[in-house]
Amino acid sequence: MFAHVEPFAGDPILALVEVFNADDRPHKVNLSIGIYFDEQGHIPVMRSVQQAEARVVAKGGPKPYLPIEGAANFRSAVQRLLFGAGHRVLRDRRVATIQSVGSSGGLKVGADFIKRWFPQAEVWVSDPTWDNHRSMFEGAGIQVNNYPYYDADGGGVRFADMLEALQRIPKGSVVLLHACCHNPTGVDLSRTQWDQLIPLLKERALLPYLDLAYQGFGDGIDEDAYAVRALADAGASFFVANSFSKSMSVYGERCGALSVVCPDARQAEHVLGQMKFTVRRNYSSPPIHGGQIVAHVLDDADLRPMWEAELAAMRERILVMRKALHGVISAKVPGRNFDYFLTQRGMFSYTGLSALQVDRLREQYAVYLVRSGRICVAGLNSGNVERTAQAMAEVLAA
Ligand code: KET
Repeated sequence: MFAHVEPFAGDPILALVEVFNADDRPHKVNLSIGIYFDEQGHIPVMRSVQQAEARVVAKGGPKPYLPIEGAANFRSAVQRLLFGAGHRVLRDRRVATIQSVGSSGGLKVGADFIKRWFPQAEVWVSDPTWDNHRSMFEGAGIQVNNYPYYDADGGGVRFADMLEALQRIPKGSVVLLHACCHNPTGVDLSRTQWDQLIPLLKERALLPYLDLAYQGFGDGIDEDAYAVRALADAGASFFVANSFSKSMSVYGERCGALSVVCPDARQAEHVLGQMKFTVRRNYSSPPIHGGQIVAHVLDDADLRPMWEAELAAMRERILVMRKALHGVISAKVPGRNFDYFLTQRGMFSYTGLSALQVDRLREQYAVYLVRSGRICVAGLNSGNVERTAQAMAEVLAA
């Protein structure tokens, strides 16, 4: 029956985690997946999240199906987090938000919606981008193309080339943009660049689709929502998928959302209805537990500031690790500029290491990173940063 079914080649990120787990070298270092590890190398259980969960469990009660679109308290808390409480788009009821199964679930529901209602539209993603973006949109039957983004020579953004490319793509195309902490490069658009990009998107009737998976890991919770709010302020219609996996360290609870900002309340109602239709046909409704924890953290007067402080400490620890890595590797490989480790933002840095060098790091030094040369800086700690930098230096020098 299944003789024709081909083997799965494995996911470039998740397959690596399996290999890492099977590695019995005690000094192994996991810089592959985008997960925040603490100074002890553990996935933190945030105090704010733990307390919220304890309260949710203590409250008890039945576990009914949630509505197709998710829990009302979760959805409105997400909207306030993204746009800021009282933003005009919220007062005007122009935002359609669903609670999704991770932000991945939201991204895919949005892709299915686009295929149904903009059947001719193609998607343009940054070169490079998170591998799964391409898979998800192609999985929805949409043609995926690249726009220039990362400048491998200068380590910044090829902004003029990016604008030029977006000038030429068909009107009505979907443009996928990382709202902050670009994955995999760690190179973000500046505010000035967003302010130049947004009028172009509007003028050319392009449909922006923001991915906000690392809110709070760049410059701050509100700061990292700059692109979301600037697009909303400009009166644009757009998608934004956001995640709590990283910002609340609740990866396996699969908490995220998809919001669509629409021109008016009536369109928002219709868009919400069609997103519900998509969800119902796929997984019917989202899970209840994680979303209630997230909503509680966001809404509670004590837990909210506790969460913000915990997230700030995570963000700052990553910066400390960036400095440590930069310091050690600059000393070990003189004459080469590693300032990009300092300027890149969020969990990731693009090292410029080739796939062969990445293989050597894994095989000889038990240092794991994605073959594109991306490292998850949040996998470093004061116990492994020196050795990791030494290994990278040796591989670079070979
Ligand atoms: N968007 C981006 C940009 C992203 O990096 C991830 C996860 C997601 C969405 C999905 O997150 P969710 O948990 O579905 O809300 N990225 C890391 C893990 C993975 O590949 O799934 C990573 O890049 O390592």
